[in-house]
Amino acid sequence: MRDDFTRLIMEHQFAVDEILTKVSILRTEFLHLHRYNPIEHVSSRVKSPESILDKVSRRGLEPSLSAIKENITDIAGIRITCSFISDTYRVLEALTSQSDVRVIAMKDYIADPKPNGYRSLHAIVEIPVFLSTGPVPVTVEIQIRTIAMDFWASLEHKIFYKYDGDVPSHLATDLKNAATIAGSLDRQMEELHTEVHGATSLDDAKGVHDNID
Ligand code: 0O2
Repeated sequence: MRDDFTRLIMEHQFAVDEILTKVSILRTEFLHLHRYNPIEHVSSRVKSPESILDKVSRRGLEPSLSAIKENITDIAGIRITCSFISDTYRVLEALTSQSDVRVIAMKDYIADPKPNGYRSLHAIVEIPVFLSTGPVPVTVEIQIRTIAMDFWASLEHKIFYKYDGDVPSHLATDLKNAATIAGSLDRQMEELHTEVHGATSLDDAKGVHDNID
């Protein structure tokens, strides 16, 4: 089991590395074409064996490798922070439309925020990792959000854990209000950006390629 776990973690780290390379290519290419960077920050993590087993036990699953592979889809996680809402959708599209990326599930918490105010795009994708024994499909959870959404989510996460999930109602209400303000800030920033930069987007990048071809 120990060896299997090491292999599992290693495969997920390789998958994270692959997605990080894809993100880095998109970022550099876009910057080169437009002198504008739609991606502010990228972070990644691979869950520890303890944290995987915690999740398995919380969900009442048996702690077997097959149950883990089937049910725990966020062992590998990438978080991409963008400046503007439109960029979050463009980056999501640019990543998930690649031919080696298979989308397993998509959640749009920007169009449809969670009741507590949480907003973000989530995609569970599967990519092939090429080992010496051949390709292995590995799932990765990609979260894409704006700086304002990320700021909100990181504070909410801290408050949630401080109160062990039982957030006092006045704080929950304040968080919800803060989420509304963050949403309105995102919209205003987007309007300003569009006014100054026009339609600079990853779509333009595609247009430039089309012209070159
Ligand atoms: P951590 O510590 O960030 O990894 P899942 O349990 O992930 O299989 P679920 O809950 O349907 O299934 O998935 P969802 O809604 O896509 O959420 C997955 C992750 O999104 C969470 O992972 C968080 O990282 C983030 N997230 C979702 N909802 C919230 C929220 O209300 N507030 C904050 N701050 N983050 C949220 P984990 O495993 O819960 O936590």
